[in-house]
Amino acid sequence: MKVAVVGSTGMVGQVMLKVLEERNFPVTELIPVASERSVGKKVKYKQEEFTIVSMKDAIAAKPDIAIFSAGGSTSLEFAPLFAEAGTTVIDNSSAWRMDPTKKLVVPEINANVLTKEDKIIANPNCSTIQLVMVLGPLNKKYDLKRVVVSTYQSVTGTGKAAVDQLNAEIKGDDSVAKVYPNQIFKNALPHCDVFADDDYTKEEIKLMKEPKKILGDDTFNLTATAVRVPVQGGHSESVNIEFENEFEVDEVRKILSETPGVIVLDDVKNNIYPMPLYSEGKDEVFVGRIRRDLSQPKTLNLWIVADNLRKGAATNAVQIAEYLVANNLV
Ligand code: 11C
Repeated sequence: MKVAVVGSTGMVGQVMLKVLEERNFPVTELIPVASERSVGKKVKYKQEEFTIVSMKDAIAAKPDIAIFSAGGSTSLEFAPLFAEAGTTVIDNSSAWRMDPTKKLVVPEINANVLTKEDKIIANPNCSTIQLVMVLGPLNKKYDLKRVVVSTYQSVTGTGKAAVDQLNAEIKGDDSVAKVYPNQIFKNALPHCDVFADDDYTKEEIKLMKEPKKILGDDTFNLTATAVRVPVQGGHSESVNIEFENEFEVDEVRKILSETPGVIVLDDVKNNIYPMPLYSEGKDEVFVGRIRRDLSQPKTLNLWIVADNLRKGAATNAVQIAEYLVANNLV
């Protein structure tokens, strides 16, 4: 496969290169792409250096697959041009996710919706991916009625400048540009992405809309509060789930532990539960603190953690590419 990685110098782009390498994706030619100012610079892949090319040159090279992580406006402008050239685009931005003509895919949950005709495929938001990995199998068994999710999101979700802000604040260095309007060190900001007119943030809106599309089910209600915390290893989520049907907690644990890509870490007597510090660099979604909500029937509480740059972005995109190759869809 001729593979273009668009946004190859960014935080997610760098992890994409690493994940393609680690998973031994069948890359016959790698085409790294980045903004004009990076053209001619090098990126590393499998111990070799590859020269970054312009968008125009990458389209002309007609890659089989282009994995994009370069922001919404770049995707809106360039993904259709790659698609016209015959390339299948897997796009990590929010540009195409809710477009009814585009598929929004978490391979373990809904890869079966993909066809050869899908030339632009959307990769969901990071906090959505880890949530649906858990909601999907439980919806099948017990039928979701209402979900309340509160997130505790890593600064890596905002990008390198946010990691720089946190590290500068830790050192007491005031010279670094602030990407958050408030201090993040020693703090929690109930503010991920920008506020929309209804007083929800865009991150919360993504969390409320994307799971329904991925699960192919809009019969349940979902509400979200997204919070940025001074953490780097991954996003955490506290999730309250009301089902239409009764469940047993042990059966929930069994279903989740048998779900590919999910690891149950739930042994509170030994202080074992998922934590972002230990999800960093891992591809799985970790779930724990699985317990009945004692305040109302048919309701469960649990805690989900995943590396937002891996399963929340790069790994999920590469898994989509793997599915396309394995099923001759590209
Ligand atoms: C965050 N979830 O942590 C965001 C980052 O729509 O793909 C990814 C934004 C997106 O701030």
